[in-house]
Amino acid sequence: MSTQTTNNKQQTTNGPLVGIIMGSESDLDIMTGAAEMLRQFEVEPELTIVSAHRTPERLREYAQQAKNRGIKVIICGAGGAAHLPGMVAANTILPVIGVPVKSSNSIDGWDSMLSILQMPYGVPVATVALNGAKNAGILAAQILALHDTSIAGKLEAFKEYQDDIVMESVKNVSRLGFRNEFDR
Ligand code: AIR
Repeated sequence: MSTQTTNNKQQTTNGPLVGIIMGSESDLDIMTGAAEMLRQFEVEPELTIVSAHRTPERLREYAQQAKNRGIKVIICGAGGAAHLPGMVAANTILPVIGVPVKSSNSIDGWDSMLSILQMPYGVPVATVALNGAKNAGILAAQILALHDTSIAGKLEAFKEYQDDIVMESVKNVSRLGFRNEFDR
């Protein structure tokens, strides 16, 4: 086992490797998707509320302390004028994944999408789809898997499972009598 893998194992027992934060409790229904995905890969994240506008000091402290607390990736979800991912990214060198949330105050999700997506040069945020918290969880696991063979193995199995599901659909559709020369 490599030193890096050993370190990751130690940090799993000592503290979370992924932080999931969101602007409001009203984002929780969407953002739990990230936690659920990470748990599938046996990564137990921490999850809490941090609002860029309502708790700016908390945001700064969270972002600045995350690396020293052993966190490797931060997933940030917010809706409306969604400044949380960008401001967290401004305060840490950890990779930040932004989840635009279609909130009750949103203009169809476009406001949060563009607030998170259109980051200026020098401060990247990896933005997933609107309400795409599950993909944020998978992406966070993929980042951890660079140095953790156990998570990598679970991601491989997940990819194979997705393949199996689609191939089941291929069979279902062919039973309906549509022509398919490709799979002949
Ligand atoms: N929000 C909270 N603080 C800053 C922002 N952008 C977002 C939350 C939520 C939306 O505002 O992330 O998606 C509405 O929050 P609430 O608390 O009014 O339901």
